[in-house]
Amino acid sequence: MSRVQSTAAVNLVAGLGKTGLSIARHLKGTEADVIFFDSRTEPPGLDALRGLWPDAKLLLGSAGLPEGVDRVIASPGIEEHHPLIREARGAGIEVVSDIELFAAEAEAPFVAITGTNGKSTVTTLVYYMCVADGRKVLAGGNLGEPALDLLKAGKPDVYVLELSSFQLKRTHHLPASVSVLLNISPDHLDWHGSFEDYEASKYRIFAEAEAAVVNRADPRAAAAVRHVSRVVSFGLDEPRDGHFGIRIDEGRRYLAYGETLLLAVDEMALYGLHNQANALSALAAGELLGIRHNAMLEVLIEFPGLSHRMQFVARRHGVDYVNDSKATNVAAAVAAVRSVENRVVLIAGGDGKGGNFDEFATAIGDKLAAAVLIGKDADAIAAALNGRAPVRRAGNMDAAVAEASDLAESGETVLLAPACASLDQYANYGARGDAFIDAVRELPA
Ligand code: UMA
Ligand code: ADP
Repeated sequence: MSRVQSTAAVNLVAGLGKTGLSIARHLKGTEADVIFFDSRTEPPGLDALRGLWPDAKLLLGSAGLPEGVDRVIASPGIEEHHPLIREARGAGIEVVSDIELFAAEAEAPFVAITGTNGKSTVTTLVYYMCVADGRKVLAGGNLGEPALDLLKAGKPDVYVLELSSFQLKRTHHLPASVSVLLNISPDHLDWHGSFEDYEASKYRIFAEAEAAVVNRADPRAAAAVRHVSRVVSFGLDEPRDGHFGIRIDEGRRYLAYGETLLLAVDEMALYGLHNQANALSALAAGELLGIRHNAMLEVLIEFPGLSHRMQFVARRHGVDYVNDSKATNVAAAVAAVRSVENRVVLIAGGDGKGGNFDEFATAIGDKLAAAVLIGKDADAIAAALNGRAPVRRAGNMDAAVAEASDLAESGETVLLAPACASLDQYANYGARGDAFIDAVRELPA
């Protein structure tokens, strides 16, 4: 069935970034009739596409839907309200993601992981847990390597995929061996148009799942997995038999499986309450995959986390500098601020994507010594923080770090947790985090 789908009469591949190129590599050599579109006149993948497919039909800049298109295979960066997507939907033309093609062709079982925050961390944990258990495993999707490229790397025992709401919105068949939903809070509202659409996209991950991992703090999860026969839950409360949670024994906090204490949280390399939740969800996914507990615990003892997530940069004059540039929405930045024991001088701001900064200010106000604001939505955050903490503005990261170091007193932490996307000032969150690290390293010792 899948191969018939891949060669549907006329495909419009929308977007020529990493995903668009992976779709091109996937369709090249099939009989599919393909038109490539990108709203940019010089999209990043253009040269590579010309190398791969010299006579590819191209449509660049603003364009309407060409006649005769049967299916749009859309890159995640193209929003639902993009005219071309609206036109396709209006005409009843199928709009699918690269993940739809992956799921139709994958010959090994796959784990699908989504959530507003923690996806990359959990995907990487599950990947290392599989490795520690001696399995052949490939990981990708929103994590970085497009899912379709994984199909070219030889058949593994299992794939581990990080999936975004953008990808899930356009994925209709996803028979995952294990589907994981970590958490849901408002994000990407500009892309989806409403929280309801964002939330519905996330819950799609369970539609055809063979087994599911759910967060006990999510009141809607139980209903969303009623049709799934094997469900393991995780949460920061005490777990029932067969589920994962936290138990306190003689004053020490442990990751626990039912009544069994697995690992003291102070033995984990990852830091913060939110990472305890991430570890528990990875254990639950590993349990459903049949991975040995010892192999999983070894990973939790050793894995220090990914770059730009609560990354310790330096201590200067008694002040810690921590880079959490990946906190690109309100919930992530709240988790970051709350996971620091010290009072915080926060560097925040950027493109707020419609996030609720009043909620942000209420959730972190008591932890803030001060805030330094950057980027497009600095004014909105300043208005929300009004009266809760001293606020300064900075035009760039060097200035922000200089202001923060001026404000911070010994025993406090300067934390970059922007609660916003970086794209108004940087190529991506990594470039923003690197700018922070460079600026901190320039501070006088
Ligand atoms: N764009 C245009 N016009 C177009 C097509 C894209 O302007 O016609 C813009 C988009 O608005 C976006 C950028 O180009 O700003 C990239 O979009 P894309 O869909 O071409 O992106 P890819 O290079 O294919 O990368 C995508 C994911 N990007 C997005 O979802 C925006 C990558 O996730 C993912 O790693 C990659 O596929 C492989 O699967 C990045 C991301 O930011 C890390 N994801 C979001 C997040 O994690 O919050 C969901
Ligand atoms: P994602 O891939 O979903 O963006 P990451 O693992 O990259 O998730 O983490 C991104 C940021 O989200 C982290 O830097 C941290 O601020 C925050 N975060 C991570 N895990 C959680 C969680 N379980 N709950 C809330 N916030 C989290």
